[in-house]
Amino acid sequence: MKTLLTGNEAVALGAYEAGVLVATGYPGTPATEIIEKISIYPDVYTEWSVNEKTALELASGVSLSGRRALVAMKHVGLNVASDPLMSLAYTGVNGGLVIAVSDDPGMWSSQNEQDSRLYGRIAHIPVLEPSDSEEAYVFVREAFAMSERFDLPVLLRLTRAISHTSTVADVNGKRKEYSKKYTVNTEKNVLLPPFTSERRLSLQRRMEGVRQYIPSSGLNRIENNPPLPPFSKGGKGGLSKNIGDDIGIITSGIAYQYVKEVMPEASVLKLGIVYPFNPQEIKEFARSVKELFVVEELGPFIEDSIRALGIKVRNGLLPEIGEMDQFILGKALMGNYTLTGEICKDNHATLCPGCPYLGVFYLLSKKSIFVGGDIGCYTLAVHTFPDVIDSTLCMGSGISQATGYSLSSGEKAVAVIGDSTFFHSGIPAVLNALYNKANILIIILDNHVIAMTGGQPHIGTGKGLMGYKKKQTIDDCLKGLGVDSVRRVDAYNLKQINHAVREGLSVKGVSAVIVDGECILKKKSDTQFYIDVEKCSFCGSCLLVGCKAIVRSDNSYIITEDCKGCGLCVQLCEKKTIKRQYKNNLCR
Ligand SMILES: Cc1ncc(C[n+]2csc(CCOP(=O)(O)OP(=O)(O)O)c2C)c(N)n1
Repeated sequence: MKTLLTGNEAVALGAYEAGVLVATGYPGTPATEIIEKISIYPDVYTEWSVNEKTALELASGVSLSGRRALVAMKHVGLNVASDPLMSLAYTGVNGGLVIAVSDDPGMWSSQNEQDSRLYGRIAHIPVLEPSDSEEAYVFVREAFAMSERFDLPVLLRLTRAISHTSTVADVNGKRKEYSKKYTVNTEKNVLLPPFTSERRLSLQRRMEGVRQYIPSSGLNRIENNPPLPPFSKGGKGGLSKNIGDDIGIITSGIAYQYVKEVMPEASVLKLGIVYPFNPQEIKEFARSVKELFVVEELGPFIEDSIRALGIKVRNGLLPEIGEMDQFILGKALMGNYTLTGEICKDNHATLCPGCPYLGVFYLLSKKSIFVGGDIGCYTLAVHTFPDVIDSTLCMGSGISQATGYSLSSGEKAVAVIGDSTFFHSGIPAVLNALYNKANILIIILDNHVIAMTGGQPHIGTGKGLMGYKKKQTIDDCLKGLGVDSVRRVDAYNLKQINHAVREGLSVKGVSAVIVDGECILKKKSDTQFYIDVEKCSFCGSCLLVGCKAIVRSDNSYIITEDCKGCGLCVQLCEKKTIKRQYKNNLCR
């Protein structure tokens, strides 16, 4: 049956049909929908894990038991999961274990740009890369088969364009249950010297097995085309000179689609397995063409590997930064080198009107103190209050950066961190701060959801993908860890926050303030506010809270329809000219 699927939906369906028993992951664009979509299929246990490392470790336990498991995450999530990943190649698997990772070339919604194919090389695991949804659907099933056949975890590498683009896939929708027996195997599964030496050698043999398998796998294919007609234009270094000769292109993933669009008549070796390489296959293709190009997104991963085989490759002239598209490829082939592909330059998303983070950032903006930031919706505060957050690195880093700053400067420092990030990787940083006697105030922004990635639940919400779960409160966690000074305040009560922050800052050691306010996108409100322009002095105080619902209009201000009725602005209005009205009784 032919159907339209995004790459992420195709991975979910393919994994379901492959008999996956357990699917785990942690949200992160562009990978989030893989787990969300698989959770709707029956017979699959699906969970948002606390972080990517636990997601992979749990899945490896499922694999040990003889069942198939899928893990999904964004590229930076793979860094968090990289510790178990490296060693899982040594132990290998019992039931198939597939890790679907989606990269974000161009950093449309990420703090950095990474090429997850490189993990194949350092972890010694096969990497499969689909070029459309149909392949994503087929490759995930192939990945499970390869995982079991070669006793290795397999990485399924997607990129934003593949994950989020809908293309036609021919699917059958039938699930095949899968189960193997578990037998104790200490020498395989307990990575302790001297067992590790044999596992290292075995890893080499297993990867060699994959290398030999590649030509018969059907995942790589050659599309041989007649010589190209002469190209009319072209600059220095481009294809112009020899364009009539037979040109061969090695490519993979989304880059393959651009090659077909820009150079439909070139001979192509399309790699579905992008790591490892079969030298024979590459050499034969290279021999069959006069000139060899590699077209790939991000760094020269394939190109370098081919050069290392002693094969001559024409300088691809492709940017190593950013997302590729057909225009960039077309220009590069004409000899017009651009340093970067498409990179995100104009995403200035700010905090929503009525966001529970506005109040605390407004108050912090009045203080001159180091604030270690973290990753979540609250990072968007930099567009509203430009100098408040001093750093943002990766999930869980803000507390440790504040610790480092305070240790070296002798000053009290602040860390802001979201509720999910606190559970994801903030807890060890709190312990480290306590252990090493840091002098910091940790502000936890508890909006009861993982907002940045679309509103997923987490352990602090007591909900999961499959219903109710055990709930953990941040307050209990902090107290249990040993933070003595913990206060929970209302995110919409400026006085309360101010008082708690002041007290928290006066504590010598580690203190915490939990700013409690449900994500405004989840909240229903029956009130809005308006400015009584007859009485307003237009002092501008209400604007200071940074709410996008208050806008300047000529010489006055108005509160727009976007008002969520949070009442933060009311607390700043000295003349008391901001008035409440009920939504079914709006009089503007
Ligand atoms: C290691 C890693 N995994 C996932 C992500 C994607 N991501 C960015 S922000 C965020 C959510 C943070 O949630 P929370 O701390 O609750 O803050 P909120 O967005 O709700 O403000 C996630 C999952 C990431 N950047 N890094």
